[in-house]
Amino acid sequence: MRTQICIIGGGPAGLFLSHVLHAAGIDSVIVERQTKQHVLGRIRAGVLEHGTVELLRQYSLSERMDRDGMPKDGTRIVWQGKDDFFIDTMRWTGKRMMIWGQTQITEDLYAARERDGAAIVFEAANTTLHDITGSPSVTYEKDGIPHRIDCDFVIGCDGFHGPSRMAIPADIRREYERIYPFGWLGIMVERPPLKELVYAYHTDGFAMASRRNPMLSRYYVQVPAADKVEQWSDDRFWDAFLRRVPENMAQQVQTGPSIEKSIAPLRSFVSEPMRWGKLFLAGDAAHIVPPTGAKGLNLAFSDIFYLSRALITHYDEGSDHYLDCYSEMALRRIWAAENISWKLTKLLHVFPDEDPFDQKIRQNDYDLLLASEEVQQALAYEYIGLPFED
Ligand code: FAS
Ligand code: PHB
Repeated sequence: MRTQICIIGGGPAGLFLSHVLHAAGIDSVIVERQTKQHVLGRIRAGVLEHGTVELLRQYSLSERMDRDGMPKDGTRIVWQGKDDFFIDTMRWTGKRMMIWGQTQITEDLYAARERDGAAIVFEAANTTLHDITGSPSVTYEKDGIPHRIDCDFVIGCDGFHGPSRMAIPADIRREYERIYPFGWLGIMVERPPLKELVYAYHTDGFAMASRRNPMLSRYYVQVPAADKVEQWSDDRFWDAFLRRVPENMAQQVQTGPSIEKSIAPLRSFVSEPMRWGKLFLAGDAAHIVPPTGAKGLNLAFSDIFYLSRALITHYDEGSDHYLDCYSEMALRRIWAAENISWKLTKLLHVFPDEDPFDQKIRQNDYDLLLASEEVQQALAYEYIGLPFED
């Protein structure tokens, strides 16, 4: 088979790229290792930056989001049982976040791709990249039968564990990593959520309240990295969560049985460069952020904004300007997201090896936030997501 763009990975990054390219008349084939149901079964991100919301509207993927999503002026921080700070993105940037789940976005993307008759190969095994600095191709097996796709470019949207990043020679790849000594235990509950998105710092550890819709809530607590889900009954979860938020907020929480429970490890990771020959990386294939800043999914969309513009300019205008600066341009926004995600993770989590000096610094970071409008404005500017570069 021959196509213009072979996309490895049918997650939000790969699907959105295929969608944008289709709108520009550019052919692509998506090769996905799992089934569609498996991809849709993942419970991941839930908060969108202003820039991502605008992209979904621009590409007609916003009907359900604008009907069922929840715009947010910002996020509340509660500190050691006291409720006293709001990251007010609306006040400081004039922009809102949107609470709208990755699952719903991926459903809408699959529906749009199917409407357009997109070529998506599911359950592809042994996906391998070939000759990515010459005449690129991708091979895979489907039902035991080998297949090959010849293409102009290969796009690695295959997440952290996919083969694409590894196709870049080790002596070229520069990897930057921070692994955190804790994870997020998350549950989904069929109960009305709290009115606000809440991040809680407590000496017991971080906690968070979010939502998916008026009858579906999402809650998280910080747990040691070695913990297993089996160690956390619902009762133990609720006991830990309610202790970490202020009394008045705990009374508003409508607890209930979890319908989903999972632990997400926390990691900061960036792999540079994001291009090698005719191979381009996008999304989690090139970078991971701890979810504290709600940046993971938003960075995937930001990469696709830059990469789709570059590919469209290549085919429409014969110019490789944006292709040649894709990696460096995308990485500028990625490092900004890594930075704010790391800062919020440091501010709001308890580190097992922290000492009294660290604790004093954390408290001072927070006091500065309360005291200084300049610091509040800077945090809101980073949290809402940096503007896209022209
Ligand atoms: P994805 O991982 O979503 O998609 C990659 C696709 O490639 C997958 O479908 C995979 O099956 C496929 N693939 C892999 N190897 C392949 C191969 N060899 N051949 C073919 N296909 C292959 N972000 C937030 O902002 N907030 C959150 O709360 C949050 N929670 C998260 C929880 C977890 C457990 C994880 C892992 C991530 C979370 N994220 C969160 C980040 C998340 O939203 C990612 O940023 C987002 O899924 C990135 O999308 P993609 O780059 O498309 O990668
Ligand atoms: C979520 O809704 O799952 C969510 C929201 C914000 C975050 C992380 C997760 O920072």
